[in-house]
Amino acid sequence: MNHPIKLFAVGTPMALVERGITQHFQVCREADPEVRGIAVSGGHTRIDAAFIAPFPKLEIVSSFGVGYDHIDAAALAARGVVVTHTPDVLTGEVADLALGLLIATVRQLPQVDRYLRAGHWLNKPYPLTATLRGRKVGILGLGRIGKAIAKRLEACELEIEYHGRKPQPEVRYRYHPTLLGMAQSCDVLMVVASGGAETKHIVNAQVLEALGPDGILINVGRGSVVDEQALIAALRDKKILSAGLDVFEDEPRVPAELIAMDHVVLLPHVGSASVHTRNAMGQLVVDNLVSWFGGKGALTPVPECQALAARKKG
Ligand code: 8YV
Repeated sequence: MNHPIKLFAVGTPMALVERGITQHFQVCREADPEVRGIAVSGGHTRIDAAFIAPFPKLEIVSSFGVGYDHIDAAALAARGVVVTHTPDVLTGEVADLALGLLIATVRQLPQVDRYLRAGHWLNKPYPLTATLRGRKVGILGLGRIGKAIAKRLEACELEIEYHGRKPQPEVRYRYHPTLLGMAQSCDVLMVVASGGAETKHIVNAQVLEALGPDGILINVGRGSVVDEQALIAALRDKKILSAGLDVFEDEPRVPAELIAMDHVVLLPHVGSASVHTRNAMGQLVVDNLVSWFGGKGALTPVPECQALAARKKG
């Protein structure tokens, strides 16, 4: 069936999204001036004013994932284009992963597993590890996911502090106006912050050193937030104890220096990567488009496009 609305697909959509968009739209793989919507499936293509210039009739960009640092939402909003993302449906999943990664890093779970498989247990027990007990966790970026992580950390009886653009009066954790101040106060730095110019490399050599020799860095936000070369140096020089990383600066490329380090835990950006959660995210990509073109507005616009999404509603 020939659908009247043309949609441009960027990246390779997951099966559920592919099915959803072909069911409701005429999906184009080449730039077409009649395109009114774009579905974005990965974070590798930069979607900015230049990218959307060939699409004069564009109304909406529906992006897969909660982070949208690859999209210049302000520029698109200025052109009247609504950008949507997939918040909420992945919050618990990413928070679970963050807690798991923290425990895996402190208690060296992947290393212990490797030890057993290599047959070393037959000779002697695995050496004693560091502990989570008594640690203070500083959360960088106390948004939806940061709060869900905090809830899980509370269950682990850990003290929690946070740093972000501004204090949140309804939150009872201690707020640090500076990241450095928080790093000095804590021995776990949990990075949940989103990417973009504002957060690029804010976790630098000084911040890492402030965490101290027992310090642990966990990053489930964006790789760009951490100065990866400074991190490699801090780990090599034992300025911090270890790191658990789900995100990297140049994915899917991971620096050889990190791969060679046995005392870090490295994951291939799997925070939201369960069938359940990825399907929910994919469904939201489709639902945003269907709702928009059904005249019901965008369901989950990014903050920059909130006013635009509401204005066109109904
Ligand atoms: C996404 C993520 O799956 O939602 C995000 O921001 O980092 C992941 O959960 C990924 O970005 C999709 O490309």
